[in-house]
Amino acid sequence: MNILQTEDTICAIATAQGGAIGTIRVSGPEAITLTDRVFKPVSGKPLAGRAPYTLTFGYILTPEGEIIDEVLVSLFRAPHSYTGQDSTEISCHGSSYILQQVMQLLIRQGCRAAGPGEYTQRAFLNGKMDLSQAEAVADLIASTSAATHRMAMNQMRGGFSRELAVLRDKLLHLTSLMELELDFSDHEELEFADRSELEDIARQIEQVIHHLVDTFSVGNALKNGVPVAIVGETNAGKSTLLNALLNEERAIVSDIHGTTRDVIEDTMNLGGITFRFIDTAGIRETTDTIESLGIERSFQKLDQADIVLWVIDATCAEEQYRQLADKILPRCKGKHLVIVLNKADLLSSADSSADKQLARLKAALPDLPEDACVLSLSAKQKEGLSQLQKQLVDFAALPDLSQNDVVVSNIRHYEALSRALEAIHRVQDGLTMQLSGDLVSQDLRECLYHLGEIVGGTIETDEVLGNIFKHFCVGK
Ligand SMILES: Nc1nc2c(ncn2[C@@H]2O[C@H](COP(=O)(O)OP(=O)(O)O)[C@@H](O)[C@H]2O)c(=O)[nH]1
Ligand SMILES: [Mg+2]
Repeated sequence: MNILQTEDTICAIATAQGGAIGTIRVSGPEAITLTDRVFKPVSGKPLAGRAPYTLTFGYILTPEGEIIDEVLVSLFRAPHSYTGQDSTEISCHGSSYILQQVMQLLIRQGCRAAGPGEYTQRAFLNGKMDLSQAEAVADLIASTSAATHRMAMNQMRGGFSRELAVLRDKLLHLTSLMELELDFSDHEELEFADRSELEDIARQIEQVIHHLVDTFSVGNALKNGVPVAIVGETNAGKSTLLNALLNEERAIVSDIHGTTRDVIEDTMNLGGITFRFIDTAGIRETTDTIESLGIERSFQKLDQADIVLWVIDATCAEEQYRQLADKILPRCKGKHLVIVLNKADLLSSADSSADKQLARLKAALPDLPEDACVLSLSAKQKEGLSQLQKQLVDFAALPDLSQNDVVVSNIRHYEALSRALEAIHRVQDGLTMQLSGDLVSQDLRECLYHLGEIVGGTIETDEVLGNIFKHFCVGK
């Protein structure tokens, strides 16, 4: 299917199964004509002769004249509809048999069954909304909490788009000042224009983009759960801890070293906050290719996490985790770190006292960050878990969002913003280093390009759009 095709007429069931009412949406140049062919209004007056924004009561009939259902049809005319095209919505009784029959009748008349997100895609292509707003529609449908609802609603209503538009204006202003400078520099008698004003504007732009990039950690935590990476040596009990936290046998536990080779993740709600627990392959020297790929991914997941649970087998010699500390601790900067001394059940009661364990750990790891939290527990016996859970909730305290806060929660937007940030940093460097105007302008254009990617409209290919809309539900 050509993703950019909007000239045919599509139909889809837009409601979830099992409700009292089921709605079929029809959109496209022939939406009204094709609906009229399966619909017999009680009044006798076809939809084609009716005003938009009206409801018409009637029957859906087979060509043989059998009544499939009594329905209400709403009518929208281009461009004043969700998709910007002529559209109808047929509200039937919510039987999936009825809905399938109506769909088949429409398809027999020449409609095409819509793909995921095709209505929203048409709305985007017809200029009803920009790409970030279209993506917010999917987020809104998927929203499960006040926070995710607010983020999606704000984005859908254009809060983010407006912020980007202001940035774009500033960037264009800066570009025009740069061009002015270029024009002047042709005249040899003129000095280089004073660049302090340019630097000032670039700094303002940098601050806004920087702020937006920073909001992603909150946005992502709210949407996908606060990422908690469980890392450590093989056999320390990481998978056992994951299972204990999730309260289900999610990951395979075994005393064979290197059992977990891939990343396993799942979410769990604690104290009203969704956490995304990520069990990783144990970190050790290995010659096994697949295992070392797994270990590489462990480090990736550690880097992406907000909270790191470093699981240590408390019965092991210090020597073992001292080596690991060099690999783990430098990567935990700016993150919350919990050191889990696991297998407390195997320690003698003398050894297992919290003070003693802490002293032992501090002696082994002198460069342990001050704010790291150390907990002793038994993942296998599920002892000491509640303390860990409480600590997680404390670490994860998320801000309350207001309706007007722009929070980036979409990874595509985050990546585009990060590239825009790199570009504006190059602009700033170029200005301070007195680089020539055309070099700086190039980075300015790149910054604009990446911001433009977020709202879309000029640059996206079928592939980009296909990727975005395939995650939508059919009928939206
Ligand atoms: N006694 C005891 N054994 C544990 C504990 N946690 C894990 N184990 C055992 O240690 C072995 C390795 O556990 P696993 O969760 O697969 O470790 P991973 O390699 O870090 O994922 C298994 O035999 C577990 O049953 C614990 O708290 N106490
Ligand atoms: Mg494991």
